[in-house]
Parts: sequence; structure tokens; C-alpha cells
Amino acid sequence: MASHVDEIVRVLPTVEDDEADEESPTPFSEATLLELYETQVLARTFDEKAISLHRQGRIGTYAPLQGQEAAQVGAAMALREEDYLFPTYRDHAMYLTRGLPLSEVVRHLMGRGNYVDRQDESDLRTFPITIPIATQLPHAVGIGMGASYKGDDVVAMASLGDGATSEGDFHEALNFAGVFEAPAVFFCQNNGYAISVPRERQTASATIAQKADAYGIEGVRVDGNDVLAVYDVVTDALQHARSGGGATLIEAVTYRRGPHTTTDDPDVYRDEDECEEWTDPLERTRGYLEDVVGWTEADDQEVRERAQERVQAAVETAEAESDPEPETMFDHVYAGDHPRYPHQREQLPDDPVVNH
Ligand SMILES: Cc1ncc(C[n+]2csc(CCOP(=O)(O)OP(=O)(O)O)c2C)c(N)n1
Ligand SMILES: [Mg+2]
Repeated sequence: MASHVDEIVRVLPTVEDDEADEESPTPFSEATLLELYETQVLARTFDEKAISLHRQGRIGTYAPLQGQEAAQVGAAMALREEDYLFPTYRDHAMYLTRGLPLSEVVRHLMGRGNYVDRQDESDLRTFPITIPIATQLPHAVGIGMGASYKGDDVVAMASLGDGATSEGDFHEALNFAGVFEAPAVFFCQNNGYAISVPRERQTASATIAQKADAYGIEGVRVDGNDVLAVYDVVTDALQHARSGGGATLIEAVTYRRGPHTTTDDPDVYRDEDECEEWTDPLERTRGYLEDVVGWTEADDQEVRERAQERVQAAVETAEAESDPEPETMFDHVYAGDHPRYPHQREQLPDDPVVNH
């Protein structure tokens, strides 16, 4: 299969394209379409709430995902339960799509621990978020290689940003994936920026997808604001990996509508009108639902209210919990105890200030 890096895969009409083509019926069931839309609404609702919680000092720094809902939901929805996911700090919608309790995401943002403490480590399929850029990519390849040695029918998908493609770990991971034909998918959300650095200053490569060619793996560009196209492309890449075809680098072209994090001010480095050049992924999906399943404002209102209720309940659950014991910071760092732990434990003050 040759790399499709010169074209961009699209299924949904853009808002400007008017109506969906009624001659070509959607290959997606109504249930799938609704699930893909409702999960995006949940993600948007969660994102807005998280920004508000940060402003009130109830959670720490938060990386908003607005504009990237279709990319994250479409990609995570394509995974099977047994597949592995290695997300980044912006991939909250991937967690929600995988069915992780919303309250666990809030608990993490409150600094009260990580949902990993409540999972059976031997069966961990959704890894904790990674903040050091691109470090999760070699891990994903290692998991994929291990699975193929053991004959397990699973794929490891790592999420990354456009900026991550300039890191050494990215190149090492793709090289290993190519040489060892690892069942891995690298899902790159090209959201236009790495904090304040625009994509054109990040790499002189015409596309990110074409970087796949150098490692002998597949490369695909997809419209990242088109949830159906993303779902399709990721499903194909997973299938390709599952059938022994090796890894794929997917470039989902999208746009970060908000700031890098709640401590960033994008007005300093980008034109505020720039956002208008991009269609909102939720509007895209909603327009399609109106055309193909007769979606109404009342239907939409119901979905939005349900999302509000779920998010509110999650915040209440997370806030009702108590802070974890300071000693738990040593858990899950190494598989077992570390020789330095006894000394480090002694350094913990008797009455540590762990509350903010
Ligand atoms: C190894 C490393 N270097 C630098 C940083 C600081 N940093 C945090 S986010 C970021 C930008 C990453 O951009 P991109 O990969 O496009 O992801 P996005 O934030 O756009 O989702 C940088 C440089 C870091 N977290 N890790
Ligand atoms: Mg980026």
C-alpha cells in the first residue's frame, strides 16, 4: 500500500458544502453517528467546565481540546477494548470515549491521584497522560512488538502533536516500528501549533504524514475535523496493523481553537480571526445529522443537557473524595520498591502541605 500523503481523506461535507449528498447513503449506522456526535458534545461540555474550574482554582493547569473533539473521539472510538492507548495531556476526549469514568479525569486534574491507582496494572490498556513530549511513542512500539511476539491480536496507538514530530523519540519510535513491523498506530493531531510555534516553523516537511515514508511505514492525511473520516482512517490503520501489515502514521489536520493551556494567551502570537478559517467539528457533525437523520434542535438540546448532567455529577464525585496520602506518590513509579525509597520516605514531613 502506497502512502497517501498528497491527498486528504474526507467524508463529511464542510459547512460551506451545503447539504450531504443524499445519493450516497452514509455507511455508518445511525447509532454510530449519534454516539460519535454525543461523545463530542460531552467532550466540549467537559472542556468548558474544566476551564471554568481552573478559573475558580478548583483544578490545576488544564490543556483545552476545543476544536479537536472530532479527531480525538473518532480515533479512540475506532479502538477495540483490548487495544492499547497512549494519550497526551490534551487527550481528555480520548479518555471519555474509551469509557473511563469522567470523575477520574476530574480527580486527576485536581491533583488527587491518577486513575491508574484504581486499575489492575497487569491489564492496563489506557496509559496515563504523558507530558514529556513524544516519550510515549517508544513505549507504544514496545507494547506493540511485545504483543506481536506473544501472538496477541492487539494494536498500540499513541497520540501525539505536530510539535512532537521534531523530538528524537518520534524518530526512534517510527524507526523501530518500521524495522520490526510493529502493530502500532501513531495518531498525530496537527493542530497548527506547538504552544506558540506555528506548524511551518516546526518542520520544513510539506506534510507530517510524509515523514512515514522515511521509515517504511504507511502515512495518511485525514481531515481531523471530520469525525467520520478520522474513524474510517484509524479503523483501516488498526486493521492494517492487526493483519501483520505494520505501523501507520496518521496526520489529522485540525486546529486548536483555544489556548495551549489555561496559562497561555494565544492573542500574543496569533491573529484572533484565524480560528474562523476552520469549521467547528461539532457543527460539521451536527449539520450532517440534520441532513441524514433529521436531527432537530430539540434532539440537540437533550444531548447537551445530558452532557451537562454527566459532567456536573463527575465534578461532584471527584470533589467529594479526600486527598491521597503523600506516600502514594511512590506508587506505580517502579514495578516494585526502589532502593532509594526508604530514604525518600523519611524526607516526607510529618504534616506535609498537600492541599492547595
Ligand atoms: C520533552 C519536552 N520538551 C518540551 C516540553 C514543553 N512543551 C509542553 S507542550 C509543548 C508543545 C507540544 O506541541 P505539540 O506536540 O504540537 O502538541 P499540542 O500541545 O499542540 O497538543 C512543549 C514544547 C515538554 N513538555 N516536553
Ligand atoms: Mg500542536
